[in-house]
Amino acid sequence: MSQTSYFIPFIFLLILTGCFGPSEDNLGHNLVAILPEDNVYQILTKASMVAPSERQLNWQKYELTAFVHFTINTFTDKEWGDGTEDPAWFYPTALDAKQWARVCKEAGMKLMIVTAKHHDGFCLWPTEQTDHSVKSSPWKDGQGDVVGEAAEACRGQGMKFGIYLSPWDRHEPTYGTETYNEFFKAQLRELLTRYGDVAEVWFDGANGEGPNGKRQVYDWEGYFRLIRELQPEAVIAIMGPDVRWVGTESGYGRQTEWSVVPVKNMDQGQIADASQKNVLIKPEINAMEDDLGSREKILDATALAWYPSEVDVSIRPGWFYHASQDEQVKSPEKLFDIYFSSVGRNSVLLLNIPPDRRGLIHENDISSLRGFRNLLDHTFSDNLASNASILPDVNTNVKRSSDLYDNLIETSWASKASQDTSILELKLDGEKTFDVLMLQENIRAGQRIEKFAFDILKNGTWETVARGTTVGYKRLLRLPRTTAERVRIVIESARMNPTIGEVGLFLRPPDVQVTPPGGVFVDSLEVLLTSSDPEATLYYTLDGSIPDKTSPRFTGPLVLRETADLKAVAISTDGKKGWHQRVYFTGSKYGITFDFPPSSKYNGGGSLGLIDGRKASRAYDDGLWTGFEAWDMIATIDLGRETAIQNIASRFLKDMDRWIFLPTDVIYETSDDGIRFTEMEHLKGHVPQEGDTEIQIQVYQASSQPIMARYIRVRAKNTGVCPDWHPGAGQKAWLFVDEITIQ
Ligand code: FUL
Repeated sequence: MSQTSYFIPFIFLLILTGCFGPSEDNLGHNLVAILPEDNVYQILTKASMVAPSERQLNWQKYELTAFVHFTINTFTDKEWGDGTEDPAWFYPTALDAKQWARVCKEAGMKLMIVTAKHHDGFCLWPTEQTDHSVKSSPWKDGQGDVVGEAAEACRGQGMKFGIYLSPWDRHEPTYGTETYNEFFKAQLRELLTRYGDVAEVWFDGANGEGPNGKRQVYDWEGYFRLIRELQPEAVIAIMGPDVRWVGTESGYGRQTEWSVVPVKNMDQGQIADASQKNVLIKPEINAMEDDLGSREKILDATALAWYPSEVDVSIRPGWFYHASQDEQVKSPEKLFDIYFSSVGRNSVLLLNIPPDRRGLIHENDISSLRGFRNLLDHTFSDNLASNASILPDVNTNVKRSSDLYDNLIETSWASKASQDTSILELKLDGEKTFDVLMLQENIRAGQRIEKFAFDILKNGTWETVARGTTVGYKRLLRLPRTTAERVRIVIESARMNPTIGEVGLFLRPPDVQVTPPGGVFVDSLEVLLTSSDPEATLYYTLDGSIPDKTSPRFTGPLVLRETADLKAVAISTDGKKGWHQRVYFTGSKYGITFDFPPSSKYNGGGSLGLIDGRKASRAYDDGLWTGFEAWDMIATIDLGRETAIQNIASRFLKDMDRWIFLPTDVIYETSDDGIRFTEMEHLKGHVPQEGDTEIQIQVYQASSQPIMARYIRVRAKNTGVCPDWHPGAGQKAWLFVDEITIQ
């Protein structure tokens, strides 16, 4: 495609968007209609020019943002309150929102969103719309305002501030009627006028009302208009039109993440109408679909919208603080991995850091965040592509080589080639060793790259070291450790002339891999330590202390014979120290076998996880639960020799909102030979009740006079299918177990 033909679709698009009348989003291209007569080429051209609004672009550049879940749930130890909680229970002893903002800022967060009201309806600010708020709590004698303190603290740190206001309200009596919309808008008005600038408003889609529950017809358009009127810079997320939910709460976004998605709930008329009247509509998408924006998806759309992804995940298993999860704070490496899989996959990361009952971020969370920041700083402070020069190519519009590493996506390299291959070749400032590639498109012009390869020149031939699909605002790829002076990015497929705003090459601090990565063993186990940096020296400890240069040096396989809390670290020849890896190994006296295999997703860290001495928490996804989908659990434990048994207990989880039911029966049996079993006790389980949303751990225990046996069999019967009244009626029910104890 020639230089001039590049502009034809652009002019065409301007006319097209122009005919929609004045658009409130001043960049004007974040919603584009597809006309029935548009051919494939025209649709792709339009898709390539859908661009973020100014507020969407500003938000995208935050990269790292923080969520703060704090409310009465913190004091009731629940994830969801039911609205009947007494405000008197809200009593933080040392609340310090300045500490929240400081911790977030130090971790590199640019914005902090606070749960002004969660599903239970308790308000963290003294709202005039209800008494169900801090006003009625003993904290600061009813004079406190958590939202106010948090907004102030953000300002003090030069951070942006955002609010989470749950549309679902289990306390407010008007919920389910038209009056509630007025109540909700009045609450919004307070929040958007009392606390200075608000950069993000987060509307949760969750609603746990059962089939007979209240139904609220939300006045979304009214809410959106009010926000635009009072805080025009704020993005409206999740149930809003500006930012979409990535589709999982795991922290891991898609490998292929399009910010341009097809809109199916608007036809041309509605779009034109929407643009003229400044109506704001949330594009209807299925956020959980694997493919949201491929060519295939956009070809049958009536419109295309810029609707970028946000990855929300908690630093702990729960969204709210639970003391029982103090040891389950995500490690610095896990957060670093999440960073690559969120920010590095064209998303903004919204990391939840829930304050504890004191009203402070817990020490364990702070230490993890510091480690995370340390990894980010050690990796990204030195861009090894700086001072590289672009090698001339007839197909590219080169401005200055430095445009590629000036931290501005807007100054960019652009290819003259359209949907054909284009190549950006760089000569680095000498030979460099790196293991991270960063690419950024100039998304102000749209998101265009569909597929790329990264090559290095080795002994005169090009060798591909990594491949990727979408780039968007930012793409990070971890590479094997690579040394090169000449590198190139081969854009194999793009929607229109691709652009690259920034290129980065970085080297991570040396990591340590532990093989096997923890778990339970019977008798003994060989453990290996390796590092991405072959020249690094590895140090370890087995007693839980932090390893350094004075700790034992790893020289060959470690043989473990008992439970160990292994910590290992790699130190490079130039003294760069990675963050230590911590891995638990539990020496088990017993072996265990199952008649039906547990789920591969919820496998409790391996079959021995059920008898490793570590008990799962109330969070179904804490990695310790072993789940059985529709199947019973039939586990046979070999004690190794005949043993006197008096007590056997097993713990099960009930979280019916997540389709996890307690067993209907638990049967304990003993045997001498592992073939013929005798029943020790048959316990009747649980009959699920409609409306029971409580998350609960139930222990089923059998006690008797000492019985001599070598084998124990535990049979727990799964409900099988979800009951009639349940949203999953007729579909497979889950049984979650951890842990089995024998005395
Ligand atoms: C969900 C809510 O139900 C959780 O409690 C939490 O607030 C999370 C961020 O969104 O939908």
